[in-house]
Amino acid sequence: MGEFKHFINGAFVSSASGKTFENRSPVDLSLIGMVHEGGEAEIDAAVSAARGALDGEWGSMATAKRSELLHAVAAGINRRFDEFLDAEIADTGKPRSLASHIDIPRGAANFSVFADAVKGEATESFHLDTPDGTGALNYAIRVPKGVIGVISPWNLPLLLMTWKVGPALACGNTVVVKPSEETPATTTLLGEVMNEVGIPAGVFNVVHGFGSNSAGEFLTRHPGVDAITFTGETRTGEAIMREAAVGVRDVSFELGGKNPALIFADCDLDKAIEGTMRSVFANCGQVCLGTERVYVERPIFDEFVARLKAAAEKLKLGAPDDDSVNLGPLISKEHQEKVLSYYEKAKIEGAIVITGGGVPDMPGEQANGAWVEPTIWTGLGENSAIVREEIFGPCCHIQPFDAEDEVVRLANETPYGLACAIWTENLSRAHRVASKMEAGIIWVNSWFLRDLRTPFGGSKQSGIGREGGVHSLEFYTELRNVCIKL
Ligand code: NAD
Ligand code: 6OD
Repeated sequence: MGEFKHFINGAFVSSASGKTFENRSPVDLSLIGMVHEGGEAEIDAAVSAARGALDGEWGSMATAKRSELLHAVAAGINRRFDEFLDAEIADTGKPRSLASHIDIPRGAANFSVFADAVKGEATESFHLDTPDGTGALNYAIRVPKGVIGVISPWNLPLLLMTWKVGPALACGNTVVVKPSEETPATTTLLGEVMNEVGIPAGVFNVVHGFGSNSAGEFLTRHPGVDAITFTGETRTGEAIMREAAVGVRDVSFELGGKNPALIFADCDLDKAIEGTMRSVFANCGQVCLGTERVYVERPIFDEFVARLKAAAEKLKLGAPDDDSVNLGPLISKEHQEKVLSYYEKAKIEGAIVITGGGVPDMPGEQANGAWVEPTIWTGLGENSAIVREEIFGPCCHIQPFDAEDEVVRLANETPYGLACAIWTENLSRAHRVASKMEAGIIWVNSWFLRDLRTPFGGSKQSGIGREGGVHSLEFYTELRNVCIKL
């Protein structure tokens, strides 16, 4: 059984309060470990350590050296790949095949990509004419923002935490991370890697705990935090923004979604079915970019529904180490309860249940776990909770449409604007519809495919700001304007 301590100023430490909480496997609710619960004292110590590191070796380190160290972090994750994999699987219950292809490799890539990106950092420079004829040179420099508070969720724990920590450190900041209370393991392990490769003490700090009135909120409230980057629910983002307003601190938010897929009759149906299966069911539907609303052009509606049902009924649920398994459990019993409450709501609202809608029979101790059936509904209207609210489970509602304008209106009729998938073989339609979608990322005949140098983020209530490539460098640095009279 593991013990997950805070990582502050390069050392693993217990909570001053002595408080801990349990970390249980969602597969069968077995106890994995005890997590130290941070409070104001730990946040204070972590922020001081992060501030101190800015004033030390890290603050004056050459970009090339920082970049080299971050490549070493990526290599350190890869060297201990199997430990990261085991830790992520234990916390989340996700299939080993998924975590070994997505979560852990991206955790390493998030360091190497930004270690390279920061070396190309550039700013503008102008020559000014002056009345005395000597002129002036006016240019901008980039400096780190300072201490960055990083608050991360549980669905892709290492991937989403390092997606913020990689660029923040590449730009010369220091960080205090508050990982999700559900998934403390890989963030803790990263502390070991930071020490192994020689990242100076205080540059990377971790405080475990909960959100409201706990380590998360204390971090956002701390006046020593210069900017906050957050991934999680929209309502949490609102709460963090209120705290960040005090002291006018900058924020970058990646929030919830209720993402549509638009399936046109001229699509390659085999590819659309395969892609929609992934976008609905990957990671048991716990992907912010996942599809929960599917709109299918009427001539292929019945065939699409029948084929998606057949594919969903072939999905195998089970424990992470079974190679034939496609889906793990949800993250927790609380989340299972939330998803099941939508399964109930769907029935009350009069949905036609195409498949699923309940709890699967699982063998032995797994019956205690947070399992739900992959579920497909049809027959609901636009005002249904199922069609409007983010569920974050392995489920979708499918609705027919007759015209392009109609489906664009339906797809955009949501307070969210994170992602969208369009399936069509008509190139003009692809461009036309993509330009009308109110979403941060629009996929055509694909899903989850993206170059990390491109802007990533959400429109409307799905986020504020963009990260990725130069967009991350912009958030994690501040520009200073220097004008030199010649
Ligand atoms: P959450 O908002 O409940 O929690 C995220 C983190 O915030 C956790 O570490 C939690 O402890 C902390 N937190 C909670 N309340 C807080 C508060 N008042 N102050 C400070 N910190 C607080 O989200 P979750 O349940 O962990 O993750 C699922 C949600 O995240 C879904 O809505 C999903 O769409 C969203 N998400 C979005 C993206 C994206 O890129 N847009 C990516 C992943 C997940
Ligand atoms: O791939 C990423 O960088 C990213 N932020 C993915 C978000 C997935 C949401 O669950």
